[in-house]
Amino acid sequence: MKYAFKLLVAAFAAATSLSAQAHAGHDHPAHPHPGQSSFGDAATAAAPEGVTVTNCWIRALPNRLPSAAYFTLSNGGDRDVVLVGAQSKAFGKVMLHASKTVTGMAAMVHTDKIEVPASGSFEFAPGGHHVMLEKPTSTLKIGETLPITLWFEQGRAITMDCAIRSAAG
Ligand SMILES: [Cu+2]
Repeated sequence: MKYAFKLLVAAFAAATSLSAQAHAGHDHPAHPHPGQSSFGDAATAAAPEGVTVTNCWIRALPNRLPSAAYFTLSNGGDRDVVLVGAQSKAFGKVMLHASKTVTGMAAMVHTDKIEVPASGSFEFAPGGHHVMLEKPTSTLKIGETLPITLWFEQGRAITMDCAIRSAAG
């Protein structure tokens, strides 16, 4: 029993470090993500009841390096909600990410869903969860805003304007 557990742990560690490595280059075609087209039409999707997003900002990095968006997700409703993805017409690739330390090194891992309990909130912040923004369709301009849509279970969506700030914040 103990041996089997150790094996499991080893397998998990290997898988985690593999995905972390693949992630370092931010280009992993062998690892398919749910395509943005799998979401519905953000313009007509209703917001999940009682859910609001505040203080969204994008940390812009120079030279077309991947940028990240941060915000606070508040669930004032009486049901748990589950965030399942994000999209933006301003970026070719948008993903939910978490930052983790894998064998002593900072790494980012893809996150499929984030649950926000009723009357709860969830913080997307530097060093933690973020929306990864890759392949910008135009140069990011500090001070301007870009829309990002958050997708929740049951086809619900919230589109927010996010202020572009410099890497220093
Ligand atoms: Cu990331």
